[in-house]
Amino acid sequence: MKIIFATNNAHKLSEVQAVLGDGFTLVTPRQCGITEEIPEEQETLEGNASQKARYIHDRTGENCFADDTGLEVAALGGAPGVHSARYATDGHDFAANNRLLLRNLEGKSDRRARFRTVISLILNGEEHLFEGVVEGRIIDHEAGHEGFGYDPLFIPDGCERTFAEMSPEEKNAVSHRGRAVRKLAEYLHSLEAATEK
Ligand code: ITT
Repeated sequence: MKIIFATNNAHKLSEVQAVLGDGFTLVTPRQCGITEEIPEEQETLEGNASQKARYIHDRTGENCFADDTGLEVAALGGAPGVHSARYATDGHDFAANNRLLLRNLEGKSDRRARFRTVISLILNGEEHLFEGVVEGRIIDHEAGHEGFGYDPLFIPDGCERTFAEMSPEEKNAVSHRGRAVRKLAEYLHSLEAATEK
């Protein structure tokens, strides 16, 4: 199955392709001739996932999906949340975001946090939402070089290493995005199975 993944984030693309496997060919907005930044101006992850997927669907008329993800830190009242990409600066500056997060958590003993991903799928013009959550904690220094974003600071519950110290397969097995994408895949497979009957 061929489907557009409305993202400009190459890390996400490879994580999602690994979970979906060879049965799915992911097409990027760029491959459809859409080179501008995809707008995400809403105040919720659901709203942004929806906005990104609809933006691409409106321009291509094709089936597509988008993922919006936020890191929700308990001691910061759920911040950076939907503002995770632009926490420290206007751009996607991962290093600056991580520095600001560590600064804002200085002296705080409650380090609980979770990643939450919402996927909006537009299939034959109809929207379907899927969510994936992983609970964990923020450590006080960066560890590891894999992954992206806040991965060097986040240890999922039940693990001893940050996402940035895990292989892509290990991260996908427990991550927010892995969970949400497996739900998406199950849904798409169930439709395929129904049409083959
Ligand atoms: P697209 O909108 O093009 O898909 P993006 O990087 O803007 O890419 P999001 O808005 O979903 O993606 O993500 C917001 C930020 O959250 C992102 O820039 C990272 O800093 C962080 N983030 C998202 N997923 C992450 C992950 O799996 N591990 C660590 N940080 C992540």
